[in-house]
Amino acid sequence: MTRPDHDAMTGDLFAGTSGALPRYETLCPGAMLLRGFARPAEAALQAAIDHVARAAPFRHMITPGGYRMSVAMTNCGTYGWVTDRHGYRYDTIDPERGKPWPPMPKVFERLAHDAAEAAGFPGFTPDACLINRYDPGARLSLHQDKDERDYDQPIVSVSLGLPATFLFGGVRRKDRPAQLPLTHGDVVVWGGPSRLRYHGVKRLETGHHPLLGRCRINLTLRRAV
Ligand code: MD6
Ligand code: FE
Repeated sequence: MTRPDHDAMTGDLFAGTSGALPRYETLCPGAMLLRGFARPAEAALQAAIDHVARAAPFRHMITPGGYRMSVAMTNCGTYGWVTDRHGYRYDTIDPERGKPWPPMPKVFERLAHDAAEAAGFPGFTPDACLINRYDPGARLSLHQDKDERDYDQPIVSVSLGLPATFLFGGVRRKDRPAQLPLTHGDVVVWGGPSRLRYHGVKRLETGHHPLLGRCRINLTLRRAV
């Protein structure tokens, strides 16, 4: 069945995907979950991730406290988020390779822009994309994203591959986090009064995803500078 009215309303991004309509939900003021928003672009996203990771391979960074992160990370765009014994920062140079990060793929930029707009943040132009790879057993402890210059800029977070439980807390570390299941193609846009909420990801369960195999990939697109 074709759905000309739906395709016309949502534009070419969703043309021909009549079985997977996006569903939007406000999590709390400033935070929106766009279920399935990235699915129409899944093949282009996967190709772009592979392209970035061939140039700047995934690696397990070290926290300032000396722990090896269970999540493997790489970056693309002008700025990349890095952690080592000296602390967290954004850097134009990949410390592993001594070279700039690969450029931001157009499909990342466009997805981030369109998702931010759908969530009420028009004109978002990311200059940094952190790519997180979770293999079974990997987790991310509760943290705030506060290494960026302008907290008025939202963050766009794209989940691909295996499902995960996202922990979505308050602005104080002790606020008990809500548990939010995120699946392939879900996009969370995070800004305004939610920008400094604590959040994390529970230990990834083993599984197999038809497109990405035995892992979850998360893209977090930011305006770092
Ligand atoms: C993840 N995400 O989902 C990790 N940060 O794998 C984040 O740390 C994150 O999803 C800020 C805003 C949205 C996020
Ligand atoms: Fe974060």
